[in-house]
Amino acid sequence: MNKSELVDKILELKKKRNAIIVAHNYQIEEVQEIADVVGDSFALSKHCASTDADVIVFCGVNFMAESAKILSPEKTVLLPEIDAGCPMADMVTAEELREAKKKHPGAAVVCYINSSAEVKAECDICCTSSNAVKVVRSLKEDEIIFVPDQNLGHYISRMVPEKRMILWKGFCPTHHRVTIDAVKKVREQHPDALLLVHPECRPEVVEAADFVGSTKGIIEYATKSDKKKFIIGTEMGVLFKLKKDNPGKTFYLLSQGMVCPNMKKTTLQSVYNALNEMKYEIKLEENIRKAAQKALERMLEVE
Ligand code: CIZ
Ligand code: SF4
Repeated sequence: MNKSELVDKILELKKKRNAIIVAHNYQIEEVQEIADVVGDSFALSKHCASTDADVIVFCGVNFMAESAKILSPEKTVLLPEIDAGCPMADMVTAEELREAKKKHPGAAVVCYINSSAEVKAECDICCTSSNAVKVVRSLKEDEIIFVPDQNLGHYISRMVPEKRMILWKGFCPTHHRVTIDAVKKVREQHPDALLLVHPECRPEVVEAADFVGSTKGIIEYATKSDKKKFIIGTEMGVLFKLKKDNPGKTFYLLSQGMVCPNMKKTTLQSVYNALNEMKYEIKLEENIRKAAQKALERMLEVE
């Protein structure tokens, strides 16, 4: 099948299954193009919960499809590529977290949305890169166990110095790879551009930025700004929407290595296969799902 036949088949199947397709900001262009909604993991999960579709095709990585299932247990959630995972989410297990909780019994436990349902189920509250600072500020405990991203954790502790943060050692390989040397080099090449970075980057890269935010935050900031040139310090998939929404502006990637291989696995063919064969369905144990839902819903109360 060529591309337009594939798109037609996908649309046909979508109708037949009463399905919606949602895609993360890091997905490849042609997948973003056929999606009903493109956004960050939490916005997509909330959208999924608010529609009356029976089937959700989640173009992203495993923890995102799980978050959608946590909030929409009655819907069928499909992840088109079974091994589209997040190496950072895999850097903490529920068992390891239970051990850490025993060592710090008075601490609140906060997990980044980039974590498995089992890990979320062990936490008091979840956060995203958009609301992490607000979530931590809202807690009454002075001590916080934060999993799994050390870089986001470091950024929060800089913004909320009154809390004692116990940081996990996890990191996103795509963001952590970028060093301050890359910042110096690109600043020299484009001295009049603003640097917008994701808090999953290293602390020294975050400190050197003009703006720090989630994919949603970066897109909104660049779109509202009256500046014309931006260096983008997050996964290259966001460039698609940035360029589409801002034809008069120029975007440079902070480092050519900012590509998440897991986010690039989903193709039009895999979306078609997902709808055609109803795979791969996300299934969660109900007690885990309910406990994870509590952590996500508590986050909603903070917003
Ligand atoms: O929550 C998300 O979607 C992630 C992983 C990144 C972001 O900043 O949108
Ligand atoms: Fe995970 Fe990083 Fe890929 Fe996001 S970009 S899915 S945090 S590995």
